[in-house]
Amino acid sequence: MASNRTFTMIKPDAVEKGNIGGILNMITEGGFRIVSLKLTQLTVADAQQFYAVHSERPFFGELVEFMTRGPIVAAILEKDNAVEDFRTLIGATNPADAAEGTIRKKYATSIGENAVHGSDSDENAAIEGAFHFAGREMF
Ligand code: FUP
Repeated sequence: MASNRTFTMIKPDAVEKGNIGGILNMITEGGFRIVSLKLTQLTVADAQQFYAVHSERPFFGELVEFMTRGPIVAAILEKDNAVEDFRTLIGATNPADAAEGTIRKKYATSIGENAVHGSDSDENAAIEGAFHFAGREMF
C-alpha cells in the first residue's frame, strides 16, 4: 500500500532566490499537509550519504558542492499517495522537460539546480525524513 508521507528539500538555489514561500505555497495548494519543517544546511558527509546512489556518476562532485553551498528547507509532507503525487507536482528532473504547472517548471534553472527534491519511494521517504527530524518534530 502506498504510504501517505514523503520528504522534500527546497534546495540551495531556490532558498538563495527567495523562493521558499512560493514553493511552500504550491505544496500546500497541491493538497499536502506539512508534518515537519526546518531551515538547515547539509554537510558534505550528509550530501554524500544522501546521494550515495549517484556516487559513481560524473556529476556527483558538483551535486555535493551545490547541495552544501547554503541552507535548504527540509520538510515531511502528508497526502494520500504522497510520494507519487509529490513527484508529479515537482515535475521532471530537468526543468526543460518539466510540465506546465510544476514546481521545477516555475523555479528550476537546470538539471543540477532544480529547486526541489522529492523522495522516490516510500522506503526512502521514511529514511530521509528520519534523518532530518526527531519524532517530537513530526506533527
Ligand atoms: P530526482 O529524483 O528528480 O531528484 O533526480 P535524480 O535522483 O535522478 O537526481 C538527483 C539529483 O542529481 C538531481 F536533482 C540533480 C542531480 N543530477 C544532475 O546534476 N545531473 C544529472 O544528469 C542527473 C541528476
